[in-house]
Amino acid sequence: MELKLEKIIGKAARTGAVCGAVFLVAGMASCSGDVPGYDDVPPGTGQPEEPLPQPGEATAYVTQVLDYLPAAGQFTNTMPEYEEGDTQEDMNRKVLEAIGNNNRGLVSLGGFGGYVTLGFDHTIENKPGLRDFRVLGNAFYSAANPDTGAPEGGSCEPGIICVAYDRNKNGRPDEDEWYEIAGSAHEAPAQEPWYGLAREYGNDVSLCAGYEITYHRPEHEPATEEEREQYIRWEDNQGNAGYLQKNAYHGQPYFPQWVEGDELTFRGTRLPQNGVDESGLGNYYILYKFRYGYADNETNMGEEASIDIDWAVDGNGQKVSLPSVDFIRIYTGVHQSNGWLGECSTEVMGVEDLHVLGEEIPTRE
Ligand SMILES: [Ca+2]
Ligand SMILES: [Ca+2]
Ligand SMILES: [Ca+2]
Repeated sequence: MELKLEKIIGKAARTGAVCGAVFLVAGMASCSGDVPGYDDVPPGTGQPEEPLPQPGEATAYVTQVLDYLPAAGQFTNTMPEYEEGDTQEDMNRKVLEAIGNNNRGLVSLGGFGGYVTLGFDHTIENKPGLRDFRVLGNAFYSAANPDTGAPEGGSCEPGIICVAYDRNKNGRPDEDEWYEIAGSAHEAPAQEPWYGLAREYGNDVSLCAGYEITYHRPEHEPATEEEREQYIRWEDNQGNAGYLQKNAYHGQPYFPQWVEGDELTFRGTRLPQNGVDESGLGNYYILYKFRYGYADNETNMGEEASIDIDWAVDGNGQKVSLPSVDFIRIYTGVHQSNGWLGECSTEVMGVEDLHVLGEEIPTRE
């Protein structure tokens, strides 16, 4: 069994196990409306290498924040609040105060690529046939979609979940220890129930692996309407460019203020755009729910807020067999601005180990 794990992880390391943000190995970006399934590789059955903590010894909740780097966004610098002089360590601490230890505050990851990296006081076991952890966010469904026959949606702002198994036991997530959880759109974007209506609306509904976007620090805060509309410039590696606007509701700077340098680049898998103005007048946006496998995409009570570690894949989209995970990273997976509502940004309220909580939630069939 150990041999098998070695083999799978070794392969991922050679090809560049990737997981969003700063750890993606540069490669060909590929965007497609559909990608091959992963069903041809049977899920593994790796076993833990060492005894896991006994129930009662471990807490189910986040106990460490290793890194927090939101992209530009309307909640950046406010969730959590940046105060003059704050360092990266200060911001990490504020994130832990907000969402660690079951505090259930909320942090925002900003636009596409913004991320947070979380740790625990134990390793989260991958139990066969069961989901293993739950990611809490602030997703909700709209009760008043003018399109009454529409699929479930409301405020679903999916974040892509990455997991790291601390294979070399150095207490850190090394670059070759990260794997992405393949959610529903990773497997088959065209099967999202809202795919057709989002495409008709004009959204980019492709899944883009190896997506990269750079945000530029504005020279100053906007003073005129034109400056508000051309607030934060961005360009991506697909030949697109544009601006994040500054809206009337959030007056603070949108570029993370504790970061040095004039630009921020994020890399990862970009999900199909799921936001649709159902009013046709720019006043009623529905952000549709992906079927499974993402953060801030399902209500916290819903089954699909919970994740099975067996859904992890390597940089080639091949399933990997992990006995447990020690670190979890979440990054905003959609790049889309939705009118007055602003850009799609994943929010995180916490992560819970379902096994420590004693909850048994079956994996998907
Ligand atoms: Ca499992
Ligand atoms: Ca490690
Ligand atoms: Ca949200």
